Amino acid sequence: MIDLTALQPEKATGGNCAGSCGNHPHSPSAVPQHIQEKIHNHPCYSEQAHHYYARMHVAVAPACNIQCHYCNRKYDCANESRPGVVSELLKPDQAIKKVLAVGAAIPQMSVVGIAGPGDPLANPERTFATFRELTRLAPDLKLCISTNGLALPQHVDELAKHNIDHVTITINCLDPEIGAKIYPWIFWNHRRIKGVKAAEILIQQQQKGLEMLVARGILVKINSVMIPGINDEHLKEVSRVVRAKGAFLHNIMPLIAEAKHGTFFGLSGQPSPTPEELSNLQTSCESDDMRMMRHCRQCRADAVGLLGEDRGDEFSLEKIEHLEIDHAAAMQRRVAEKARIEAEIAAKHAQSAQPLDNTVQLISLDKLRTKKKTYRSVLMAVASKGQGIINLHFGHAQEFLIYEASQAGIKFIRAAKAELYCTGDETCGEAESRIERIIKSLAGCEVVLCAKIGYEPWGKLEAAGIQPNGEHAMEAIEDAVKSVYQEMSASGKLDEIPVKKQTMRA
Ligand code: CLF
Ligand code: SF4
Repeated sequence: MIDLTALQPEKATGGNCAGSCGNHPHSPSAVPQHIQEKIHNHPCYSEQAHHYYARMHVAVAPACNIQCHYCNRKYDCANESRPGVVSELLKPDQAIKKVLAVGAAIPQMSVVGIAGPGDPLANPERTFATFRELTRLAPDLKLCISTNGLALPQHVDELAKHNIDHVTITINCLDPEIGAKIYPWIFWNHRRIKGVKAAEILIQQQQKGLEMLVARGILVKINSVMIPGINDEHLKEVSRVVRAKGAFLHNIMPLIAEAKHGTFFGLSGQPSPTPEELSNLQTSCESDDMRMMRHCRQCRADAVGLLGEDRGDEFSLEKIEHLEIDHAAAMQRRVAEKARIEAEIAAKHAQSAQPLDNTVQLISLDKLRTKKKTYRSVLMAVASKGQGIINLHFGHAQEFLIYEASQAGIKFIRAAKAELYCTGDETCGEAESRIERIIKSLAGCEVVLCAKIGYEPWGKLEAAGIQPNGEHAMEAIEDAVKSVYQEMSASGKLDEIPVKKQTMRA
């Protein structure tokens, strides 16, 4: 979070910067150095890293040992991007070939994960065969798995042997009665077990696995699916308990439930949470010692690239089959690219830590000191294709990063998926309806920052109360958001709330 205490009356200091994972050394909840070393280039464990580093999933794990009411592992579905879905199931040797091909083409790749389409630990031979060979051929890549936890305790020692630093466990509940509404069955000791008993076993295994991983110093992230009316309130308790047991990060994701996916929840009309409901729950679970992941893209089990982009099609088996790859040279390029990224991030931090001395800042400070007022927060949408900068044309954005600017700082809130505005199809009012849908996905935002924007969408956004802004193209996102917020407060655009009133409310 960028500290905007420079805007606080009587507390003017320089700004600093930390992501929502709180991983900046100046953050009050700064991550210890030994953990920082494990997360600084993991795009899921560090919000900052997700602007720079890519991950890929290899879909080597087809089987699952439980059934979730939100899952239907459908293959070859090119039009959707959600967990459990893959285009190509891989054998371990094919997966290794793919990792080496992607690692040679995308030098900012830092993590290889196994996240399905089933459960990696329900397919231990395939999972560990893949990890073994990758450890040998590409030791610079971090290995990562995401599991439902049922088979976790029996595999913790093997995971630790492979030097795996990161494990995600999906934990949706601690109460078997709630679990029975989410999991119709599990497969346990060669038998199918149903109902509350099944949920009880699953929960016990998840908790035991979590404790064992923490005891071995492996970082654990907990994923939870927020299912309104079933586990939404209960997730606060889940968050408290997993935090107490040493989980590092909690990723509460919205339920995806559409009838066309053929899942139980989709077909039964179970509602998904709204972005606001999700954000409120995340905020109520967040604390100094429990970090919330807000930048998850709920990616496919064969996703490739930066979070939010999917380059899987470029690396199909057919396309990589005859590639000759020099592993050692590719690894050298990745190592050099990581050093370049780290230098870039360090330079940005150094810049952000400079005291602000521009005119807008001075006017703003002066005004605040005189009137002793505070200003409301503002949501801003940003178009970016990575590197933490505003480098994307409005019309080319398929998602917007939503930031909240307030006097307390700049906070990443979520990534909002959006329809592509520039598709080349300008017939039958298509562009007209597309911009309306984009505006809907930016609900609550007052500003959209992008590298460029056309005249038509500019007018529509402005009419909808969202101010387009192309003045900060190629600037660091957090600096630009901060600067726009300062301009808005200095120009009197933000409601001013007397300090006295605020204190009374608190
Ligand atoms: Fe993959 Fe998961 Fe490892 Fe990341 S994803 S196994 S921790 S490398 Fe990341 Fe994708 Fe969200 Fe998962 S954005 S769905 S949290
Ligand atoms: Fe699907 Fe994962 Fe649940 Fe298995 S654990 S049913 S793969 S969502």
